[in-house]
Amino acid sequence: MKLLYQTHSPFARKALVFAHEVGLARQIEVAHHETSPTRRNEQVFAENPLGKVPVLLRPGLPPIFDSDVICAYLDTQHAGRKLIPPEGEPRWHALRLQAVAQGLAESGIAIRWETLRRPQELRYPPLRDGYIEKLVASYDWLERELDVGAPLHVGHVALATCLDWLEFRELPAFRGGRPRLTAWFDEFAKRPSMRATPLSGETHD
Ligand SMILES: N[C@@H](CCC(=O)N[C@@H](CS)C(=O)NCC(=O)O)C(=O)O
Repeated sequence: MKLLYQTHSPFARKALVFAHEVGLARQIEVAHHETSPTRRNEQVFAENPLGKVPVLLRPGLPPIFDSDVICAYLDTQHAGRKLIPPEGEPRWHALRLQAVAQGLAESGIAIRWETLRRPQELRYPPLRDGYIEKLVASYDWLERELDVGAPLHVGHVALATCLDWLEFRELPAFRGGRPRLTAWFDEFAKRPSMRATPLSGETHD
């Protein structure tokens, strides 16, 4: 399999960390692609009409996107414990955490548009502030709700890769006053899957 990837994408890294955690990373060739809604990448558009990474290419089968779907697919391709719990409250708990992590990363990207990426005269500070509120409220929610003792699941992978990216991009910090979340993240960041997939590089718009 081949993963259309980006070394500075929280979503792409989530898919790759997931692959490491379920023991499939060695079966995946990683290909870096720069993407931006203002700079079309033809190779990515050829596989995903949204022009975004990650995309998983499978021999003889249609491409799979986005990161949620890639993780769900990879979870069907290994014989170990499933990282997406198959049923009951654990399933909804894991998927809900994944949803919060996805929203955090999307909010972080939106903040970057309103602070760096959009030309200065087109930035809209109230929108930036609205997205910052979402980050802060989610950090506080995570400090209360994160299932720090639960067995590893997809929500943990999504959250750790997203928090690392938020720090990498120097977006509003999650650490201050949130000792549970901070301790959990610092421990997760030591995992081989995280160490094998460091963030690097700049977005090109
Ligand atoms: N919901 C998607 C989001 C993917 C996404 O936004 N990827 C970014 C890189 S961080 C991208 O390729 N953006 C290009 C664009 O928006 O055109 C997922 O989870 O995979």
